Amino acid sequence: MKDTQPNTRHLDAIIVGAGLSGMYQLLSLRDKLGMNVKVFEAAAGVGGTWHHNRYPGARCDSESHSYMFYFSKELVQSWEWTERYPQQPEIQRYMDHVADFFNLRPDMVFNTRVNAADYDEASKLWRVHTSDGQSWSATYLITAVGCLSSANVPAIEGLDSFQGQWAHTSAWPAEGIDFKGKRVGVVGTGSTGIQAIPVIAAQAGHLTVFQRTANYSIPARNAPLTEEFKHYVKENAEDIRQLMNETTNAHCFRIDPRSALEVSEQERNAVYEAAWAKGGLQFRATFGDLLKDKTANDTAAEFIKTKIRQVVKDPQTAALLSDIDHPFAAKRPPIDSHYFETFNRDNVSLVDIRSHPIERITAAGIQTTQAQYDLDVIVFATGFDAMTGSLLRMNISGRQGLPLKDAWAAGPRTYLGLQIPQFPNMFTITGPGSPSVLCNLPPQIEQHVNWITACIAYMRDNGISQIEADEQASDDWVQQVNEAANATLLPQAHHSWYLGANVPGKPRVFMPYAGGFARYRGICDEVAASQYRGFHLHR
Ligand code: NA7
Repeated sequence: MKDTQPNTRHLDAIIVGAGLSGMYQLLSLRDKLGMNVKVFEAAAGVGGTWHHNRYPGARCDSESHSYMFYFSKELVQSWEWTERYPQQPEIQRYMDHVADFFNLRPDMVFNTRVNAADYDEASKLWRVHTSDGQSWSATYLITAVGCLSSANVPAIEGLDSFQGQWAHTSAWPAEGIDFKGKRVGVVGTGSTGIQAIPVIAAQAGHLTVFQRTANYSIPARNAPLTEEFKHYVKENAEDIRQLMNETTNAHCFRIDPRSALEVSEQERNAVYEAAWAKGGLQFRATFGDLLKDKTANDTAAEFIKTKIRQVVKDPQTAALLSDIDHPFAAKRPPIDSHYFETFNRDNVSLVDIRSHPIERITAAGIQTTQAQYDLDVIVFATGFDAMTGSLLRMNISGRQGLPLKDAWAAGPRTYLGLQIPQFPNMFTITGPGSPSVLCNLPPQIEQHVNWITACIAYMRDNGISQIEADEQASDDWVQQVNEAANATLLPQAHHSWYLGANVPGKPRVFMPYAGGFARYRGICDEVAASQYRGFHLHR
């Protein structure tokens, strides 16, 4: 239906966010379906979360040849990564390359935030209000806001009074931060802190790391890619794509089906040693039951803790770093370049804020319940209001003005992670309820965008104007998401951001679908083949 309201411009679809998902969704709707589409992006350019995560050491944990699109042979042939794990500037170049390769920028509006989106039941249109004061209407609203885009800056008393400089890693100043000779504090030892700490330590006068929860980390073993490997990727693109589509985590490696407990201790340790030497996330693929059986997991956990104690020379620091309270990989397992080794430097010290929490930030630095630490710079590597934060901040309202934050008061409720009941014609790419952060994201983005595009094409071809997730189908899906998580050790990391536990007041619900990417693809395909079972379709 066309809009008749004055001063409102009509589009077929509005996409929010110009990261990988927003770009591929724009390309698909515009070039495959010939739709009139715009992407709104708050940042000045494409890239999504990578546009802002410019902290020192920012790097992808997925191997470069898995962190790219495979839907276009021409695109694959036009690009070469230089390292096993690309750094942020190279990822940004790839994003810019994708935008230019498909001439996407003319349909993107940068420096423009979506302030509100309301569903108008009478016209069956989404009304979208942007930060430049414009109003738009659109048949479809597609959120492509990423899973990790909303910074979690802890509300620590006194931050305003700090006389030095501070930054959150995901909103890094464009001009960078000069750490040379300075007293620097890093709060947070998740994937981000673990990447940034070695790089900051090499520049700072002194670095103090404030650790609340000790973390596992596997060496990344980053290295430049050989010409031979670059050639392999181009020649075997289809096989690589297929492998990622068939695996649980959408990475380029298979999980060994054996149990860690069915082999001898000697053989198990040899497997772990080889994986440690090889480096990367595939350490968790060494045995099939590492995330299912606590006794199996303990063997991997103990192996890593022993490594930490071997690497870190000071016994007290080694004890703090290896005193890990959750199963291996129950929180997102970081990979690193010389993280534990960094604690052997003379200019690095570790502070245990589990035993002695941060009390306040003062003009001079950080005060814990035990001591005051004078600092020139504080870096918050404290993560994200993951998965739901960016969606909830957008002020989306569905039928009868139902705010999304009310619909999700008890946690995210979706059907297949693709739609929310009461929010017709709105799709969420890699939203909660989909495998999302448990997987390597580009293959999943391709799958979601292809599914949404095929759904919209089906609607167009069959004269359907509205699609909406059924309430019961959504409740059943939430139950399946819970069951999938409960079949693993993932919920045992009580303070993980998968559960929303890192943000005070956020409902504790396991958000991503843990049943695996391959199984999830199958479910989505089957729903589409059944003419969208679990959705209401209206002409
Ligand atoms: P994470 O994994 O959420 O890590 C955040 C870290 O910050 C973690 O060590 C937290 O400790 C710590 N944290 C968070 N809030 C506080 C407060 N208030 N005080 C002290 N310490 C705090 O975020 P990352 O950015 O490292 O990684 C996110 C994802 O980005 C990653 O998984 C990759 O997929 C890419 P806690 O464990 O909560 O005790």
